[in-house]
Amino acid sequence: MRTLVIVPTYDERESLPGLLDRLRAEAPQVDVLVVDDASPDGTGDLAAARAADDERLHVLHRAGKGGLGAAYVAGFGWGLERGYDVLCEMDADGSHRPEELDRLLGRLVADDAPDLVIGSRWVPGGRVVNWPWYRSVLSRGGNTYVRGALGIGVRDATGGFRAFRAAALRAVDLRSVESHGYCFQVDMTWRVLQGGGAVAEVPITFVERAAGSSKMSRSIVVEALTKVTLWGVRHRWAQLRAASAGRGRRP
Ligand SMILES: Nc1nc2c(ncn2[C@@H]2O[C@H](COP(=O)(O)OP(=O)(O)O)[C@@H](O)[C@H]2O)c(=O)[nH]1
Ligand SMILES: [Mg+2]
Repeated sequence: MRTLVIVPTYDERESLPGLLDRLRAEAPQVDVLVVDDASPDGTGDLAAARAADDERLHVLHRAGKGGLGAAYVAGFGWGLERGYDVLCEMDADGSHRPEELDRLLGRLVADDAPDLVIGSRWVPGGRVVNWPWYRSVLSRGGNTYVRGALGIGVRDATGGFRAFRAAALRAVDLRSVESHGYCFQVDMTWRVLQGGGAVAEVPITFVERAAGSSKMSRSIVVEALTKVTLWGVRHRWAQLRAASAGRGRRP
């Protein structure tokens, strides 16, 4: 299976080289696409310089900071055009460990053939290292809310260490995906499930970044809460209408 690991970057000069070294050592069979949004710290140039010596490393340069979701949508398009069978998401800051990529890929080819495998912090065996308590509370609380609002069983729908089958991505209208931060991860999970796809989770150890700074912001959290609530209400409404239409047909 031809596999592409997509790594979005914005000001990750300190973290990216180490991540690329680990990826090469742990997963030499995969191709890597760095999607850089014109990082002011020169991450895009650094990636391009490395790509010049590594035919399995590619760089997509975008004009400016457009958010994590838009960067992945561009990366997915790049990979689908080139015929990859599996497309993975991985942060540049070392939080998603290249040493665990094989676990995700192994699950993707298991007998029940899921369409999407999520590296999960919140299933048995999953862990988070070096997070302040409030980030754990936010992530656990957010995921509990997502499960309730959408009526799904996924434990870590906001997690961003993932492997998609190309067919699952092709089934999604990527041009219509407008979500940015965590909301993007929930959005993609929801679209795969709504399309009848199967989502599996495998435990991971998520390690908070050692260098650089987080791009998470209040607006990213608000976007996720607002949109998830809207999708949930819309879904329940559609279910109610379907149920009452069904009752109406009965003799
Ligand atoms: N290309 C691109 N990458 C981004 C953008 N925002 C965040 N990222 C990358 O997305 C990944 C996760 O971001 P991070 O700040 O670590 O989020 P956190 O782990 O939730 O704190 C990192 O590799 C970032 O460099 C963006 O607007 N464009
Ligand atoms: Mg991070």
